[in-house]
Amino acid sequence: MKSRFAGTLCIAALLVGCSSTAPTTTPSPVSSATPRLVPAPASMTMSGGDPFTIAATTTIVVDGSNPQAARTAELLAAVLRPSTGFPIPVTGNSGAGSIALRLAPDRASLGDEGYELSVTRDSVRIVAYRPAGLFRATQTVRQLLPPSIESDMKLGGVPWTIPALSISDQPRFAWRGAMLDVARHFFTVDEVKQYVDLLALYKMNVLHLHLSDDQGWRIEIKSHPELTTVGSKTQVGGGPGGFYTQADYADIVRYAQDRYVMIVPEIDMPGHTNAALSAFPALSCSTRPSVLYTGTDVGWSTFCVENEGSYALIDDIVREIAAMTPAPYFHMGGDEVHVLKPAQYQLFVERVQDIVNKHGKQLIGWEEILQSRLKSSSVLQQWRNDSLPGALHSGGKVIVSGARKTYLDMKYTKDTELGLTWAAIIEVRDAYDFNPGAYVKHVSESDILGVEAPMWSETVRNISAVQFLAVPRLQAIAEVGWTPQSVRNWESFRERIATHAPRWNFLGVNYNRSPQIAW
Ligand code: TNX
Repeated sequence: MKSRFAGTLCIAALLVGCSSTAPTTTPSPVSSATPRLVPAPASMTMSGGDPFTIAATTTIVVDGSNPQAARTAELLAAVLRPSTGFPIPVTGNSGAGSIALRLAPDRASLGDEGYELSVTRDSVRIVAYRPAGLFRATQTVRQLLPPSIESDMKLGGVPWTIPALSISDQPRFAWRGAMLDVARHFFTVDEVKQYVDLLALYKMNVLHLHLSDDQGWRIEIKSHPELTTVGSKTQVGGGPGGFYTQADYADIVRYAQDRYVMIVPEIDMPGHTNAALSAFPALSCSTRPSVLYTGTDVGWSTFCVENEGSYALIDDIVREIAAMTPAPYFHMGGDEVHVLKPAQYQLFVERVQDIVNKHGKQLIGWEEILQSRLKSSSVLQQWRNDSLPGALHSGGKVIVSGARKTYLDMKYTKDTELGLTWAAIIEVRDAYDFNPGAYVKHVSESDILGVEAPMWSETVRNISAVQFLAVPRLQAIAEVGWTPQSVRNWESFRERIATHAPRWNFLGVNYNRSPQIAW
């Protein structure tokens, strides 16, 4: 989405030194310096020739017989048109001065998301094995252009150049995720879409939505409307809460799909269920009354695990959510249950695993689910322990989201106004400087599906606060997940990411001016 804050335009123009609308200022020449890409590509060679310049005659060339490739071309055009004011047609006919997107079925070595990009004075050429690779490449193209390319107003006097270079790139990990807790505080469909845009710009590919917790139930379930008519009505601090209709959810899924971001739904259970239980008090085995809750304690609510009614309700919920979720996963939460005996908890997780599988999805759960007998298709999301049993669950995969490194709801410093400190204080460098392949004892690189940066929202009351806590740590995690460990370098990152601030201004994205970054 484009900036909704016209007022930031001139600030951004000043920051980047572009002349905006004042023709008297000579645009600064494009330096031949290395482009400031985040995440850093696996390999990049500057060729030193003249750059490619987007002009009134520039076209985007794509084989229209592949609708996904054509959609990616249209999305790139939609970024380039408003700021340049050029028509930038998407066409099937190649010609000079074009940006060409081409699928190469014989280039399997590029993988699902890899791509090659070569830029000369005459053309920009992108080759990928899969449409997702074409899309990732277009985000590289965006970042190679001046930040003002993100403007939703036509800007004169900006040299719309892309340096001459060649890039060959593909991700280190298949799963590069972020989680948004829409339960403790609710965020609108448009706010979630803006977060998806931010993930896509940094080549992240999963948005895990934490759709239920003690304070709120956020997704319409048609067979049990009480979940939202009762359970969605508040949030932490007592605000009005809210929920996504199934049409809203489908809208988010489609929007994310266009950007090759997979929406992974989480319904947290057996604990963190007070909102659901306020709608169905007969299924509660908590000692507290099942009334709406606006505080931040954890661990006290639970479904009655011996009550068959719990599983009937869960079956309906999983069935409806699975049917509207193209991703192969369903996340059952499973964290922090302080009021069940281990045997009760184990049994519950195994029952839910069966329900999730029955509805065609693989189970994901927070690391506590390791206490149960898990199938190898089930995925464990690490968060608290830096050591997990060697054998794991017969070949099952792990998502690394260590709270001391990746939790975006932790404060940057002790003085950060928002955020928590229970796990750590995480400055940008702390988030950047870890190797997921060597972080969790007994979990090796090949066990790891990828990394994820969760944003719990107890202290985060609006989307601007979400962005402040996320940016630029989210970008650090994006690079941790994408860039080969051997290519990553903190000094380089702190300089590259600094140049992205004007882009965030155009996009209306708040961020933290951490003193560790070379702004
Ligand atoms: C722990 S991480 C939780 C959440 C809280 C978060 C706050 C995890 C699986 N559970 O319920 O929101 O800490 O940082």
